[in-house]
Amino acid sequence: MGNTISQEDLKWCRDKTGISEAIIKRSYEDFRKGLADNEKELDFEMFLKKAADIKGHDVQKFTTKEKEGYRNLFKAFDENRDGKLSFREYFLGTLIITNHKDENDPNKFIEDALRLHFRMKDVNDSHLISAKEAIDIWYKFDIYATPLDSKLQYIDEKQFVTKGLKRLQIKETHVGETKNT
Ligand SMILES: [Ca+2]
Repeated sequence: MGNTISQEDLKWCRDKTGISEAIIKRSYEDFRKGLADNEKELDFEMFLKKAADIKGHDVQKFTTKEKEGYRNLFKAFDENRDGKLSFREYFLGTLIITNHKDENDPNKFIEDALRLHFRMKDVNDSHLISAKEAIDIWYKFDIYATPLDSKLQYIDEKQFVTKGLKRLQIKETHVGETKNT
Protein backbone atom coordinates (compact mmCIF):
# COMPACT_ATOMS: atom_id res chain seq x y z
CA MET A 1 0.00 0.00 0.00
CA GLY A 2 1.00 3.64 -0.12
CA ASN A 3 4.38 4.06 -1.67
CA THR A 4 4.74 0.64 -3.22
CA ILE A 5 2.56 -0.57 -6.04
CA SER A 6 0.33 -3.53 -5.19
CA GLN A 7 0.94 -6.83 -6.98
CA GLU A 8 -2.62 -6.70 -8.30
CA ASP A 9 -2.10 -3.29 -9.89
CA LEU A 10 1.25 -4.32 -11.30
CA LYS A 11 -0.17 -7.43 -12.89
CA TRP A 12 -3.20 -5.59 -14.21
CA CYS A 13 -1.13 -2.87 -15.90
CA ARG A 14 1.27 -5.41 -17.36
CA ASP A 15 -1.49 -7.63 -18.73
CA LYS A 16 -3.45 -4.77 -20.23
CA THR A 17 -0.58 -2.95 -21.88
CA GLY A 18 2.35 -5.36 -22.16
CA ILE A 19 4.57 -2.69 -20.63
CA SER A 20 7.55 -3.76 -18.50
CA GLU A 21 7.31 -3.82 -14.71
CA ALA A 22 10.17 -1.34 -14.37
CA ILE A 23 8.25 1.27 -16.37
CA ILE A 24 5.01 0.58 -14.52
CA LYS A 25 6.81 1.02 -11.20
CA ARG A 26 8.33 4.27 -12.37
CA SER A 27 4.91 5.47 -13.44
CA TYR A 28 3.62 4.56 -9.98
CA GLU A 29 6.31 6.73 -8.39
CA ASP A 30 5.25 9.61 -10.64
CA PHE A 31 1.67 8.98 -9.65
CA ARG A 32 2.55 9.15 -5.94
CA LYS A 33 4.56 12.36 -6.30
CA GLY A 34 2.72 15.20 -4.60
CA LEU A 35 0.16 12.85 -3.10
CA ALA A 36 -0.16 12.64 0.67
CA ASP A 37 0.19 9.16 2.17
CA ASN A 38 -3.53 8.88 2.77
CA GLU A 39 -4.43 10.06 -0.74
CA LYS A 40 -4.93 7.31 -3.27
CA GLU A 41 -6.30 9.14 -6.28
CA LEU A 42 -5.77 12.18 -8.47
CA ASP A 43 -8.23 14.95 -9.17
CA PHE A 44 -8.25 16.89 -12.44
CA GLU A 45 -5.98 19.73 -11.21
CA MET A 46 -3.31 17.25 -10.17
CA PHE A 47 -3.69 15.32 -13.37
CA LEU A 48 -3.19 18.48 -15.42
CA LYS A 49 -0.12 19.37 -13.41
CA LYS A 50 1.36 15.95 -14.09
CA ALA A 51 0.53 16.25 -17.77
CA ALA A 52 2.44 19.55 -17.81
CA ASP A 53 5.38 17.88 -16.04
CA ILE A 54 5.47 15.17 -18.67
CA LYS A 55 5.48 17.79 -21.40
CA GLY A 56 8.20 19.65 -19.52
CA HIS A 57 6.46 22.98 -19.05
CA ASP A 58 4.21 24.85 -16.65
CA VAL A 59 0.46 24.28 -16.32
CA GLN A 60 -0.10 27.93 -17.28
CA LYS A 61 1.29 27.22 -20.73
CA PHE A 62 -1.64 25.01 -21.70
CA THR A 63 -4.13 26.73 -23.97
CA THR A 64 -7.84 26.56 -23.18
CA LYS A 65 -8.24 24.09 -26.01
CA GLU A 66 -5.48 21.86 -24.69
CA LYS A 67 -6.99 21.93 -21.21
CA GLU A 68 -10.31 20.96 -22.70
CA GLY A 69 -8.60 18.04 -24.43
CA TYR A 70 -7.11 16.89 -21.15
CA ARG A 71 -10.45 17.31 -19.46
CA ASN A 72 -11.99 14.97 -22.05
CA LEU A 73 -9.17 12.53 -21.57
CA PHE A 74 -9.52 12.68 -17.81
CA LYS A 75 -13.23 11.98 -18.10
CA ALA A 76 -12.63 9.16 -20.53
CA PHE A 77 -10.16 7.46 -18.24
CA ASP A 78 -12.20 7.96 -15.13
CA GLU A 79 -13.66 4.50 -15.58
CA ASN A 80 -15.99 4.60 -12.56
CA ARG A 81 -16.85 8.29 -13.07
CA ASP A 82 -16.05 9.41 -9.55
CA GLY A 83 -14.09 12.48 -10.68
CA LYS A 84 -10.78 10.98 -9.60
CA LEU A 85 -8.17 8.80 -11.21
CA SER A 86 -6.95 5.64 -9.52
CA PHE A 87 -3.47 4.44 -10.45
CA ARG A 88 -4.83 2.06 -13.09
CA GLU A 89 -6.88 4.82 -14.65
CA TYR A 90 -3.95 7.22 -14.47
CA PHE A 91 -1.53 4.74 -15.96
CA LEU A 92 -3.58 4.34 -19.12
CA GLY A 93 -4.06 8.10 -19.38
CA THR A 94 -0.39 8.99 -19.11
CA LEU A 95 0.55 6.23 -21.50
CA ILE A 96 -1.22 8.15 -24.20
CA ILE A 97 0.10 11.55 -23.17
CA THR A 98 3.64 10.19 -23.22
CA ASN A 99 3.16 8.87 -26.72
CA HIS A 100 2.20 12.37 -27.80
CA LYS A 101 4.85 14.35 -26.03
CA ASP A 102 5.38 16.62 -29.00
CA GLU A 103 1.79 16.72 -30.04
CA ASN A 104 -0.25 19.85 -29.45
CA ASP A 105 -3.55 18.55 -30.71
CA PRO A 106 -5.51 16.95 -27.84
CA ASN A 107 -7.82 15.32 -30.37
CA LYS A 108 -4.98 12.99 -31.28
CA PHE A 109 -5.01 11.82 -27.68
CA ILE A 110 -8.66 11.04 -27.97
CA GLU A 111 -8.05 8.90 -31.03
CA ASP A 112 -5.42 6.85 -29.20
CA ALA A 113 -7.60 6.70 -26.12
CA LEU A 114 -10.44 5.29 -28.23
CA ARG A 115 -8.14 2.68 -29.73
CA LEU A 116 -6.77 1.67 -26.37
CA HIS A 117 -10.25 1.28 -24.93
CA PHE A 118 -11.25 -0.75 -27.97
CA ARG A 119 -8.25 -3.05 -27.65
CA MET A 120 -8.87 -3.58 -23.98
CA LYS A 121 -12.31 -4.92 -24.83
CA ASP A 122 -11.00 -6.90 -27.79
CA VAL A 123 -9.57 -9.62 -25.57
CA ASN A 124 -9.17 -12.27 -28.27
CA ASP A 125 -7.63 -9.92 -30.87
CA SER A 126 -10.48 -10.42 -33.31
CA HIS A 127 -10.52 -6.65 -34.08
CA LEU A 128 -14.21 -6.77 -33.26
CA ILE A 129 -16.14 -5.85 -30.15
CA SER A 130 -19.87 -6.06 -29.55
CA ALA A 131 -21.91 -3.01 -30.47
CA LYS A 132 -22.97 -2.76 -26.84
CA GLU A 133 -19.35 -2.55 -25.70
CA ALA A 134 -18.64 0.03 -28.38
CA ILE A 135 -21.58 2.15 -27.29
CA ASP A 136 -20.49 1.93 -23.65
CA ILE A 137 -17.04 3.28 -24.56
CA TRP A 138 -18.48 6.03 -26.75
CA TYR A 139 -20.71 7.04 -23.90
CA LYS A 140 -17.67 7.67 -21.73
CA PHE A 141 -16.28 9.96 -24.41
CA ASP A 142 -19.62 11.74 -24.80
CA ILE A 143 -20.04 10.24 -28.27
CA TYR A 144 -23.60 9.48 -29.27
CA ALA A 145 -24.74 6.21 -30.86
CA THR A 146 -27.41 5.92 -33.53
CA PRO A 147 -30.31 3.42 -33.39
CA LEU A 148 -28.57 1.70 -36.29
CA ASP A 149 -25.45 1.16 -34.18
CA SER A 150 -27.44 -0.63 -31.52
CA LYS A 151 -28.83 -2.99 -34.15
CA LEU A 152 -25.33 -4.11 -35.10
CA GLN A 153 -23.91 -7.17 -33.44
CA TYR A 154 -20.25 -6.26 -33.76
CA ILE A 155 -18.20 -3.26 -34.73
CA ASP A 156 -14.63 -3.29 -36.00
CA GLU A 157 -11.82 -1.04 -34.82
CA LYS A 158 -11.67 1.17 -37.88
CA GLN A 159 -15.39 1.83 -37.87
CA PHE A 160 -15.35 2.34 -34.13
CA VAL A 161 -12.65 5.00 -34.25
CA THR A 162 -13.82 6.73 -37.42
CA LYS A 163 -17.41 7.04 -36.28
CA GLY A 164 -16.34 8.11 -32.83
CA LEU A 165 -14.05 10.90 -34.00
CA LYS A 166 -16.47 12.10 -36.61
CA ARG A 167 -19.25 12.41 -34.07
CA LEU A 168 -17.04 14.09 -31.55
CA GLN A 169 -16.11 16.64 -34.18
CA ILE A 170 -19.73 17.29 -35.00
CA LYS A 171 -20.49 17.73 -31.35
CA GLU A 172 -17.52 20.02 -30.85
CA THR A 173 -18.53 22.41 -33.58
CA HIS A 174 -21.98 22.59 -32.00
CA VAL A 175 -21.00 22.96 -28.39
CA GLY A 176 -17.47 24.33 -28.65
CA GLU A 177 -16.46 27.81 -29.75
CA THR A 178 -19.33 29.86 -31.08
CA LYS A 179 -19.39 30.02 -34.82
CA ASN A 180 -21.05 32.69 -36.91
CA THR A 181 -22.93 30.98 -39.66
CA1 LIG B 1 -12.07 6.98 -11.01
